[in-house]
Amino acid sequence: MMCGEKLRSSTATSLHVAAFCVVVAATIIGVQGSHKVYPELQSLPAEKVDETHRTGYHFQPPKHWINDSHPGPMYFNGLYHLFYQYNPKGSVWGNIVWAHSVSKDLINWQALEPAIEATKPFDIKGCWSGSATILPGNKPVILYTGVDKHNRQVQDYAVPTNLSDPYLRSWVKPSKGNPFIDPDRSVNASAFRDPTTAWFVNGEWHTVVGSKRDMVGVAYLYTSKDFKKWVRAKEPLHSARGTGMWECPDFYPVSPTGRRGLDTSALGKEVKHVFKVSLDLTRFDYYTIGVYDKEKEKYVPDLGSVDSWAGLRYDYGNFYASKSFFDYKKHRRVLWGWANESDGEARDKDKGWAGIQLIPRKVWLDPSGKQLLQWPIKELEMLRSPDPRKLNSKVLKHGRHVEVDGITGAQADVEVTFSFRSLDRGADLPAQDVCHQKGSTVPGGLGPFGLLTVASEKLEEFTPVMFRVFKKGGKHVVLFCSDATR
Ligand code: DQQ
Repeated sequence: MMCGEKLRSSTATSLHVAAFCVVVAATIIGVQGSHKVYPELQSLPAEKVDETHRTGYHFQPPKHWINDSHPGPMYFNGLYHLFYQYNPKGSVWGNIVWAHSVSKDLINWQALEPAIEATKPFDIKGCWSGSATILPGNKPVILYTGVDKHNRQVQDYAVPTNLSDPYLRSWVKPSKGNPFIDPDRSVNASAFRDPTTAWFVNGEWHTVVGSKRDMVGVAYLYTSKDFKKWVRAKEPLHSARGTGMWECPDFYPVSPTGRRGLDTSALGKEVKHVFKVSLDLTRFDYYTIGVYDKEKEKYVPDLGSVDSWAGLRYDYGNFYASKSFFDYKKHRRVLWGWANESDGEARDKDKGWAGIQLIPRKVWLDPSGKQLLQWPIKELEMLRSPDPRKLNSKVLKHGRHVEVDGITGAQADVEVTFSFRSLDRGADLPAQDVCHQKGSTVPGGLGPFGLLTVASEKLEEFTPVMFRVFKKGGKHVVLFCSDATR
C-alpha cells in the first residue's frame, strides 16, 4: 500500500515532500476497501505468518484479518486505546470481535484481550463497528452495532468493568438497556450500523447511525438525555440521494483558524463541521464541510462542498472505514483509516494476515475553509533511523531517474525537495481521475515527477509515487498519485 508522501509546502519554485513511508504494493488505481464473505476460509487459523511484506510503520496485529478504523481510537487517562474489527480465527473477514490495543505514543502498541466479543442475544452474530465516547466524570462508553440472532443490526453499548484499571482490559455489555437502539419498521434493519462518537448539545447527547433508504444515504440522528434512553429525531442529521449505504459516519467540529483540534461536542459561532461517510457502493471515504444547525438538528454542507464520490476524499488511495478522535493530550484531531489487501483471499490465507491500519494523521481546516489538511502525526518520526542516507543537489532530467543508494528494504521514510525554474507549465484541469487516466508516464501539467519506490534493479517493476502540478484560477493545484500497475 502506498502510504504517504505529502506535500509540505509549495512556493513558486520548490516543492518539499516529506515521504514518511513507502511500503510495498498496491495503488490508487483500482484498490478499494472490501470485506467479502468467504465462509470456507473464515475459521482457518494461520499455520504460519509470512513476514515478507508486513509493515514496519503501521499498526498491524501479529496475524489474521483486520478491518475498519471506525471502532476507533480513544485517549483516556494517559493512554491511547485502539479498537478495530478483527477475525481471531482467520485471515478473511468473519468471526468479528473488537480487538483492543493500548499505546503511550500511538506508535508502540500492546495488544490486550478483545474488548467486545459476540456473546449476547443482541450481538450473537457479530460485533460490528461503532465508536467510543468519554462521558462526564471521565467515563468511557463504547457504542457499537450488534447483529442479533435474526440478523438485524441493532445498536449496543459496553462499559469498562473496572475504571481503575488503566488499560481498561475488560468491558461489559449490560443486559439492561441493550440494545439501546432497536430499528423500528421504518428503518432497514440490514443496513443500520456504525454509531459515531456522541456529542452533547442542547442538554442532550446525540449520535448518528449510518443507513440507506433505497439509494438515499442516511445518517439517522438519535438523542438522549441520560445516555440510556435514545429517541430518533424526526429528521436525519443528513442524507444524500444516489449515494447508497452510508457506513462508518464521522461528525466533528473543526476550528476556522489554526491547527488545534476540537472536542466532538465543541460549538462556536465560527466553528465548522466535517461530515464523513464511507460509501459501501464505491468503498471510498468522502467528506463535506458545512454548518451544524443545532436548533434544527441538521447538518448543511457549504455551497460547493459536494456529497457523493464527486466530493472530497480524505485519501485517493486504498483508504476506508476511517474514524477520527480528539486527542485530549495534544489538542489535535487524529484520523485513522484502514487499507485492505489487493492480492486476493487465497493469498491472504497463505500469508496468514490481511489489512493494516494506516498512518495516523493530524487533520485541520485549510484557511480557505474549503477542504481539510492533514499530516502524519509527529510521533512517526521516532521510527527514523539515526543514520539517514543523504543525496544533495541532483538534477532530474526529463525521462531519467536518479538512483538513491543504500536503501535496499521495501520500506523507507523519505524527505525530498523538488525545485523548478517555474511551476507554471500546463493548463490541464486537475480532476480526480487525472492520476488514474494518465498513470505515471503520460505528461500533463508539470510532471509527473516523484519517487519510484520498490523498484527492481532493471526497473521492470516499480511503484511510482508522484506529483502533478496544474494551474487553476491563477493558483497552483497539486495532485499526489501512485500507480502500482507495474
Ligand atoms: N465493516 C463493519 C461494519 C461496517 C463495515 C463490519 C465497514 O460495521 O459498516 O465488520 O467496512
